[in-house]
Amino acid sequence: MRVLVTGAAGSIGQVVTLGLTDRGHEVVGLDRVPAPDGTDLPWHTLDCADADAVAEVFAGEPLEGVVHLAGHPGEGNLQESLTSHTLTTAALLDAMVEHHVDRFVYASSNHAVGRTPRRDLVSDDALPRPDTFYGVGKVAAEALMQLYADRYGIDTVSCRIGSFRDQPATARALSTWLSHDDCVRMVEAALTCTSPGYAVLYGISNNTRAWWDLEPGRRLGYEPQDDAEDFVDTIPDRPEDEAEAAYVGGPFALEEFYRRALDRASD
Ligand code: 15L
Repeated sequence: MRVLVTGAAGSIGQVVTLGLTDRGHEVVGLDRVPAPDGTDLPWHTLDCADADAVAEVFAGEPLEGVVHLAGHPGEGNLQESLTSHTLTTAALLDAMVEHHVDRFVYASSNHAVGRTPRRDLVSDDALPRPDTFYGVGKVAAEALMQLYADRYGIDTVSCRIGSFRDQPATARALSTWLSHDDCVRMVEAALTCTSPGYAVLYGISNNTRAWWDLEPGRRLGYEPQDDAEDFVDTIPDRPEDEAEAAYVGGPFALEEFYRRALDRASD
């Protein structure tokens, strides 16, 4: 497939770009920064929140799908979060409608449901329950994906990613870890599965202590192979472990993340 990968210079972007290329896909990279040294791909340097610039890319590139990974990976104020996650998604979906590109794979986040108390396995029928403005931006992006699937028949898959790292580093990550290889498997399944409509999957590895249900992903062909449990002996005990296990969003649900929605000049 010929796919546009946004955020292609980022940590997930570099892994996904390489992984999809290795699996025979043709990748077009897009990021706010130029291609990292040694990258040999068609590349566009622009901000996805710039709808005109995004439209220009689609006018010049034949594409079959979009993998939207761009976005600030942490908490910001509401305006920053909506711009980084929701407006970028809107600009891409509008261009997709215009140019008949009908597959959209999104790096959403567990923080879209992060304020869900940690009890039973959380599945794809969980109601939106963000833990931060970051999570609100992801929820709003997912709502747009549902809208564009319903209105225009674009297939949109929201991957609610857990903790993407080369290996798990905390007790929480024993449940939330997504390995590099599983991340590539996840994106490829979301890109190539048959007619998902709007679908949600949880982007974690096959972790023994998983907090999120892997079945919605398996239905789309995502078969994770790694397990954080293999690293259990390397995980240190930390005083914050208990508090981070109260809600599935872990640290993002803690009081230290509470802030006003909008900054004031007096801040
Ligand atoms: C995310 O979505 C964030 O981008 C990342 O910074 C981590 O907080 C991760 O989730 C996680 O929950 O571990």
